[in-house]
Order: sequence, then structure tokens, then C-alpha cells
Amino acid sequence: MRRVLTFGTFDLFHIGHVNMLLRAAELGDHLTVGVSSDALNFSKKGRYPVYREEHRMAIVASLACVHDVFVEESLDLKGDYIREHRADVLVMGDDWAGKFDHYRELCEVVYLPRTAEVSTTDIIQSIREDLA
Ligand code: C2G
Repeated sequence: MRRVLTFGTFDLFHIGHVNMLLRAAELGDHLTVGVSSDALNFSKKGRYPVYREEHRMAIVASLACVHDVFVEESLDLKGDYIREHRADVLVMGDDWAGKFDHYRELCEVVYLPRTAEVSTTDIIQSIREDLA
């Protein structure tokens, strides 16, 4: 059994998220997803996600390609998460390319290309413009 681990916020869940999770799942037999906590997002981006943590977790957990979800409390705990979830492969979007290469001593590290022209930030922006 090849176990895949990936991470993300998955706020305003969109097609880029679906594509990433489907492609991550194809790299193994079991997909675990670490969903960033609200607090982690606030510390990273200076704002809370639109959808709160439990809802983002429930959305990701409802997908057929996802077998397990947990809350990612810190960006720096990836080594612990890899061990805890016995990951064979860590999958990240290529916006993180090179950033997690040091985990290659624990598991395979794969960066997948992001889906072009869709992002949570753009969705928020376009809703703001429509309502302005
Ligand atoms: N993604 C994608 N294409 C997009 C947007 C996102 O492939 N157009 C991917 C990202 O590369 C990531 C996943 O979807 O793999 C989740 O994206 P975000 O919610 O934006 O993740 P992020 O806030 O970068 O959180 O430990 C790392 C963090 O938890 C990553």
C-alpha cells in the first residue's frame, strides 16, 4: 500500500483543488490530506479563511479520492506528519517547488503543476467587484 500525503487550506473549494487531489491520489493507494487550521492561515496570510476549519475539513473528507484528513497546525511539522501518517509520498503544488526537498530523507517528494487561472484570492476579488 503506497500512502500519499498532501496539504492545503482548500478555502472556497474550487477546480484547482479537485485537480490537485485527484492527481495526488493517482500517485498511490491511500490519500491523507492535512487541512491548514484557521490559526495557521491567520499567521500565514493575515486573514482567516472564508470557510472555517471544520467545514473545509468536511468538504475535503467527502471526496471519493480522499481517505483521511487531519488539521495541519504548523507548516514546520511536516516531518512529524509524514512519520505519523506513514507517508511514502509527499505531494505539493509547484508554488512550493524546492521548499520541501529536505523531507526526501523521509519519503518521496513530488511537486505537481497548479491549475492555471483559478485561485481562492481571485474568487474573493471577483465576488467583491460584483458586489461593489
Ligand atoms: N492548487 C492548484 N491549483 C490552483 C490552486 C491550488 O493545484 N489553481 C493546489 C495547491 O498547489 C495546493 C492545493 O491546491 O496543493 C491547496 O491549495 P491552497 O488551499 O491554496 O493551499 P495553501 O494555502 O498553499 O496551503 O502546508 C502547506 C499549506 O497547507 C498549503
